[in-house]
Amino acid sequence: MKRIFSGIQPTGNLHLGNYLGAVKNWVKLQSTYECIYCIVDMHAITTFQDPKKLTQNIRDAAAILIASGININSSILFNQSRVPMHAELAWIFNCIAKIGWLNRMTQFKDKAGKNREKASAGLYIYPNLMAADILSYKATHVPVGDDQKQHLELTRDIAISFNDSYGIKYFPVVEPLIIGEATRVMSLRDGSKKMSKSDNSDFTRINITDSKDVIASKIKKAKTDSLPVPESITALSGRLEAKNLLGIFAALKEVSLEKIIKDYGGGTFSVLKEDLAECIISELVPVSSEIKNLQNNREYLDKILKDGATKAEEISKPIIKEVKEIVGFLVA
Ligand code: AQP
Repeated sequence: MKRIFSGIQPTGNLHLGNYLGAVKNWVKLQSTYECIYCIVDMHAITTFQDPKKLTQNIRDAAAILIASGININSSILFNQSRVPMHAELAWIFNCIAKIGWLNRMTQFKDKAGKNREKASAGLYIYPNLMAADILSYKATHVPVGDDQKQHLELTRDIAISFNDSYGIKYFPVVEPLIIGEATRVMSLRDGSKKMSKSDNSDFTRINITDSKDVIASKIKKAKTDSLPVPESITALSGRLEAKNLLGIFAALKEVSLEKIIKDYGGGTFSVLKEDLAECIISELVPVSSEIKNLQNNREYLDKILKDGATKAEEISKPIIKEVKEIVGFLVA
């Protein structure tokens, strides 16, 4: 059976990077896989979150996912902390993963920065919890943006190491699904930095809930260079901002990068930007208005997450029971 698991952190405004790197693909994959989608609130608190804002962000993330097309009748949608199996399996994986493996994780280095000694232990062992999220359901495929590739490698290493240590082929070795032409959407202000919720400047990103005018203005002000739009894939080399805008356009239109280059190469950035802004607006503005409707219905959102957690627990409970037996815990 092909089962998908993927998660998103409720740490603020979801942006076009989250949308193209994850959400849009999650929606498409629903027709071919059994899908479990999770709002990973336990990951969110690896850096401090204001409690009231966190609660709000969990509901907002649910609204965004449903408005974007997650079908709550065919897929499971829930918030992580409601299903205790994630934390239980994460502990077992803390005892499987090696410190050397975690030391290589670039996201920890980026997020902890120079203040490594003051970073939470949770931030350091975050990838073990991510492995537990996925393997609590024995998921086989994980759609993610390119930035999560290394964490998924670690999930694979943990699964293999668990299976080897206990001499049983129990966990599947998961396959990442990194799909489309915008697997790493970059900042609109600096083509070498990932578009991110935590960037101080709102002009670095398009939030899914941005208004038409805000989207148009952010794209108009997006950094480019003084040359015409590149005319070939090889001409993209060293032109990070141009590559980013073209990649976003291709992903939204669901065409190849070559096709967008063919249509806009050699032209001016102002024409490209105008058409791109229109394309983003026509994709995101309808989602935005549906998000507002859903946000007015808090009970509905809460019920969806609660029901989703019940369904998720039904799948993970017997798996974690088996894992405990494999490890030798007394469960009877
Ligand atoms: N810039 C991006 N381009 C493509 N995909 C991206 N994703 C995140 N940023 C980009 C993908 O979105 C999914 C959920 O990510 P997340 O919100 O859980 O975590 P994140 O990667 O930490 O996102 P941010 O925006 O960078 O958050 P902060 O600023 O809080 O650290 C994942 O599949 C991810 O690949």
